[in-house]
Amino acid sequence: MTWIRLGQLTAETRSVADVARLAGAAPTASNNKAMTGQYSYRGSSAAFGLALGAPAVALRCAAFINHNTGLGSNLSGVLRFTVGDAEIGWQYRESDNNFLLAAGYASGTATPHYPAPNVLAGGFSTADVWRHVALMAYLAPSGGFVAAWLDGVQVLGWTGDTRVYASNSTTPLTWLSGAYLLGGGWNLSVYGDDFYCDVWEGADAPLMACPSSRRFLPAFPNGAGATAQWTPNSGANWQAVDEAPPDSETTYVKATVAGLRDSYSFSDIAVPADYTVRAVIPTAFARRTDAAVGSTLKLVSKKDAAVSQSAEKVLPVAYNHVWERFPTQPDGSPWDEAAVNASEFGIESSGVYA
Ligand SMILES: [Ca+2]
Ligand SMILES: [Ca+2]
Repeated sequence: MTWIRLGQLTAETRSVADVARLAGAAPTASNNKAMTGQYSYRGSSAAFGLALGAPAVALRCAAFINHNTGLGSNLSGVLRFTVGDAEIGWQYRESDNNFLLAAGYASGTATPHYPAPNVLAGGFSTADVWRHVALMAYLAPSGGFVAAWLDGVQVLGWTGDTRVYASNSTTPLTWLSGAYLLGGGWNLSVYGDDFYCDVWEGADAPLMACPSSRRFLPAFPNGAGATAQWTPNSGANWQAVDEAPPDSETTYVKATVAGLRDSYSFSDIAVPADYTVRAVIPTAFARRTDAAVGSTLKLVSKKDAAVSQSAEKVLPVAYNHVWERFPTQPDGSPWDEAAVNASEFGIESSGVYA
């Protein structure tokens, strides 16, 4: 069947609100380094990434990472999948410059299971280099595989019975529940950018091949749409909301009553061959001005005369992101490149304003 993009993380919104994380401190959005755009995620003690709404038998994920690490003995996370209470993890051990593949525990024990030989990590130890890392797993009693690629070259592999066991369990796990990058163990700072996760949709086995570095960056308003009912603090409405990253109180549009709509045109997208559009996700960086007043926001998708509106989104009092996943055009037909490029997206004030 086919790979479906679950999501992407590029740090360009400067927020970590859309980042799922395992136990530990959240990463920060940093402008010290960026693979793409102006921001990347600076790692912390927690692996961070995307959690699945429904478990999958196969996943692939990829990211660019850049470390300033020094020699140590720690195991540091590169990429990992969660498998119920266990995990499949690509780890880096600085003390001997080795890559390791961890896969839960040996059946019925609390002993970590490393099903593939460790391999020398070579030039990966060189600091301050952006590297493309990718991990794919297909969990099955036979014919399964887990593989990791560094800059397009496979560095770790495990094939055959790829079922994973949680600690002290003899019940095999074959369902993946999330994809994460980095995490604790790095001696000094480590950065990640342009992370994505794809979910395999189908009962057949996926092909074991290096995941593409292809990722799709956000589009920003580049002109006025059909409606401009909010009040800008300077310039045209669309010019107050077109910059990346957002400038918070410097330029903005404001609504003081419910029912006002702003819609904007966006720069065109180009969909590569072999890819299709599964959803458009308008995202606003917004806040309400009074915590005691229930001002809300709807995300809007508009093509020709047809309009889709999200449910009301509760707004924080400090700027943060609200978004809606529109899986179809407003008239219910599937998206394609032309439909996206002919559409406007925007916001509508809702809730209480007094
Ligand atoms: Ca970035
Ligand atoms: Ca602005």
